[in-house]
Amino acid sequence: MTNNLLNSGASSLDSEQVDAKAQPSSTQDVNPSVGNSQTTRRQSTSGSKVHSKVQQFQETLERHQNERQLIILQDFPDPDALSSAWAYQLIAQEYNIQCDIVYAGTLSHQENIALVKLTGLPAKRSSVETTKNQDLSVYQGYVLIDNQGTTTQLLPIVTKANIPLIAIFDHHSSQGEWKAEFIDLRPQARATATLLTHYLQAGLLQLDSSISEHIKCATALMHGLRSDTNMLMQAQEEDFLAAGYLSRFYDTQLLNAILKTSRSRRVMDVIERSLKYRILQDNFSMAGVGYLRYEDRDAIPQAADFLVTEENVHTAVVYGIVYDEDQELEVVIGSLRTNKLTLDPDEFIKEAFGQDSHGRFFGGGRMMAGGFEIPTGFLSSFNDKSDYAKLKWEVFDTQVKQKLLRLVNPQDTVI
Ligand SMILES: [Mn+2]
Repeated sequence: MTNNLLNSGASSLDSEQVDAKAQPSSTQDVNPSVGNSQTTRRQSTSGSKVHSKVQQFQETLERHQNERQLIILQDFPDPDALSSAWAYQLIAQEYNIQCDIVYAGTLSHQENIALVKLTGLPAKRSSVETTKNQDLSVYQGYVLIDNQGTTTQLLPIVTKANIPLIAIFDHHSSQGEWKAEFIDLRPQARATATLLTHYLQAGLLQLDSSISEHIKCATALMHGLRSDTNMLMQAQEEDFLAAGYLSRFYDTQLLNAILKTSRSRRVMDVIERSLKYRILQDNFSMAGVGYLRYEDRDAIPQAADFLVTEENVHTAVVYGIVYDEDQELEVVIGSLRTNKLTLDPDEFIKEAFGQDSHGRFFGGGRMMAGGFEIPTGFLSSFNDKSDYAKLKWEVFDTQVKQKLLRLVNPQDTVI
């Protein structure tokens, strides 16, 4: 495997070494694909915008040389977040900044576990409890990557410890006013991996095909980029440009190994349950799968991915009750997948489930996918009595179906 790692990257590099060596001082180095004069002009405009970002980022790193930073990911980090954090860590290393990559939840998807294991990706779980009891004064700053602090339980802890926010890199639209030294929010990009790849390409870290860690990081970024863009089908120009650059370094066999990870038996069980209990209505497929272990929560989106492939189904919603023993928190978790272009998952979920008493929505979405989390509140806490558990599930199952069906088929009087 090691040999292949080195070879596959090296073979594609030769003719492009000039670009790869470019310094961030030129506007072209972020966009190596300069063609006729028309495209050159257009690209140099966007290039100079990115160029100033490159310089700003570089200056931020210079200001913090020899420090230690905490990179905080969402509680359930995806390949985009994990790979982007790794790229940041490697770039920061060039400035003698030592970074620890953490997330408070779990890596629940087999593909994520495979990514971390096969590439040796240096991210660690740090639960709320662990982080609280840790000496955070060793960190001079923290960085948010692929999130803006709203999807991590660690934010209040670092804020309370008075650790300054150094940088944010995200492709989701702005979720508030941020006081960070450096902010790179690009909602037009489809993946944070695209953002970090641009800084690599601009020369902040020279990827080298003879360094196995670089090949693995490029492979992870390629995986992150692909998985956030539905295998590049929703990729925008800058995502393709980033993928083009990564194609010089990434290891196709390693990526294949990550993607081929098989589903666990428990995930298969959840998919089976979703098939068995699904109801179909106006091309919607919806399935309640009952209780799930916390570490299996990612089976829900996988089941939704599966249900939406059925003939004549354009949208699938799968949900279940998940109990987190660490947090003593019980929530109804659901995922929506759709192929229907006119259905906006964000709107659909917000309208279906509404807001909690603090005005926060129970969920939302992006293109073709969405999710929701509804705390079971007073009804929560684990109960050994199976009658009670059964009753509780029936209540939530009925309520979720009722809310969904009201939107799917407004004429129907449900129940
Ligand atoms: Mn992302």
